[in-house]
Amino acid sequence: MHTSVTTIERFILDQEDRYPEATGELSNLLYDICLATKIIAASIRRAGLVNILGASGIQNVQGEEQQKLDILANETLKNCLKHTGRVCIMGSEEDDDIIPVPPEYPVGKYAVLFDPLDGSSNIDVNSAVGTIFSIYRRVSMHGRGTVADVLQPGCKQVAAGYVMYGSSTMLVYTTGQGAHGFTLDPTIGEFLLSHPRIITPRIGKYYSVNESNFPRWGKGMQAAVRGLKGDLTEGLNGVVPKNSRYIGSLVGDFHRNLISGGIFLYPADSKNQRGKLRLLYEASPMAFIAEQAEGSATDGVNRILDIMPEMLHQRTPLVIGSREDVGFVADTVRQVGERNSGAVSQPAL
Ligand code: AHM
Ligand code: MG
Repeated sequence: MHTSVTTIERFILDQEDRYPEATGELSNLLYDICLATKIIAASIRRAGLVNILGASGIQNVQGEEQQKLDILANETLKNCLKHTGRVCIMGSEEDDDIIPVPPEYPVGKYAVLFDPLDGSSNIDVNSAVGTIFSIYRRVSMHGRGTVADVLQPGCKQVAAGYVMYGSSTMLVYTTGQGAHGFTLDPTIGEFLLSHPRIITPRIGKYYSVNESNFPRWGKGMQAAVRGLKGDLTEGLNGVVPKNSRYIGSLVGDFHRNLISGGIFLYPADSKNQRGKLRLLYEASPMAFIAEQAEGSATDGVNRILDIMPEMLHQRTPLVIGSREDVGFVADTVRQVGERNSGAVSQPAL
């Protein structure tokens, strides 16, 4: 048993010390989220035993069936945050509207967005699922917080992270000073620093995409994915040909590629013209982490962190991971788009 370890608490405090003006509110908010995810992790571990697996029959705002653990994760996060006086407003992938802080509790200066249990269709088959979170400083001056506090571009995030409930539970987060990974030691209930300052390889080994959608992608995206496999019949500049890996759980797919190098794509297609994934709960926080790890993230062409959200549940195409690979996709989409129809200003369909 190691006796010298860095807990997430100590790490967050060390980072806070670099900002003399910091009040500690953000640090405390990050612990609140850690606590929520430890509770969620414990529930996921017990899920098979206490027979709470399976669909609850309720549909969420996206028209998808919620799993019981989705509800539990959502409630856990809200309950761990609403009374702290650190949050002015919340938004969750599982709630139709913004979530106000109840009137009996004080409000603080942060707006928090979360996807409580991403990839929840994987629960019943015991595959990786995750929680994704994103924190903004409020823009409204006072009161309970408004929709404007959550409709901010990703470049304004002050922190973002995810927790992967896999073979072990891992938390990766950034406050804009690099991306750092922690592994939950279940024997002591603490996240311990295991992956300081993650740097993702410039060129990846893997491409991760649901290729069953291939026939519905635009020509540019089809050419790009063929290129990632090493097929350059379009006459493109090459990338190192890649192996394929796809779980269908953004957190799991993203995490593997972050560590090993790779590119994850969820393009727009003729059925989902704006893509499937949500800008505020999924794309923006992952993009912040990717950039902090020296990777990048686009909607196929444009930088994710520059997109100004118009709606809470806005969707976006997402291409994220190793910088050169993401660049290759953008170049290919542009070239093929220009060849076919002139300039490309739209995200890559
Ligand atoms: P969810 O938020 O409803 O769980 O959906 C998001 C998930 C992502 O984790 C994953 O990348 C994607 O949906 C997989 O979609 P598909 O099954 O179409 O490949
Ligand atoms: Mg999700």
